[in-house]
Amino acid sequence: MKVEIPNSMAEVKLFKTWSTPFGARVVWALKLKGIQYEAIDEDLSNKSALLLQYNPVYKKVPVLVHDGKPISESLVILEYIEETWKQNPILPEDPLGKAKARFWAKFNDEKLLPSIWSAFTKEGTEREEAMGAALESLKFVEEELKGKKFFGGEKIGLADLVFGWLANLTRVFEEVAGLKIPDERYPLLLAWLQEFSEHPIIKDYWPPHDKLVIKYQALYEKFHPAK
Ligand SMILES: N[C@@H](CCC(=O)N[C@@H](CS)C(=O)NCC(=O)O)C(=O)O
Repeated sequence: MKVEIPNSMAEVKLFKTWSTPFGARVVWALKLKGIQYEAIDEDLSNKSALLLQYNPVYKKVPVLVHDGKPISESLVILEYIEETWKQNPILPEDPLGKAKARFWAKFNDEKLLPSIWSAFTKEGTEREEAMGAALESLKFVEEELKGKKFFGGEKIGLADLVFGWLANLTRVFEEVAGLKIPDERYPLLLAWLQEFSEHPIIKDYWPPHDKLVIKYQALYEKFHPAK
């Protein structure tokens, strides 16, 4: 059944949850560009009819709705935002710079994030192997950050927004699951984490640490039930 979309809906709406790292990157991009939007926080255990209508393929958040038209998948949304609102660009002008930012965004979503998530959800050897793979991946990140404040250079760009979840969640994963990224082996990553999380726009939207710990503790217990 098609849900009627009221005319009074604001021009830009963002379906997300309070904790989703994929949603946070979109919020940060909108804020960096000064775009007013209405946030709709979904309950993923009881998804709204609108969310299912807007993202019937994946049924996931985030979904950006611009003038009633939905756009899904956070990396696609970031590109849409960049092309629609040109101010404060999050991608450089040159094709190589653009390609690099997209490469790192893809690397994060397809390689780094799945390894860390796997380490969080698995046990024993599988956990060790996944964390080993994550730490290997982070060596490439460390290398990429050489001589730079942000992935994008002097200012926050698309790749920084995509890696932003690291700044948000590494301490949570350490606290909940004992997954430690050894600071001494990744000094540039550590400096980036601090620089990124202290940026006023980023600080302005930052899921509370204590609330994240409670959420991920519950998830951890679900993946690792007491035997
Ligand atoms: N590739 C997607 C991932 C989005 C995603 O995994 N969202 C999660 C919340 S963090 C979700 O909506 N999960 C609901 C579900 O899987 O049913 C993106 O980049 O937007």
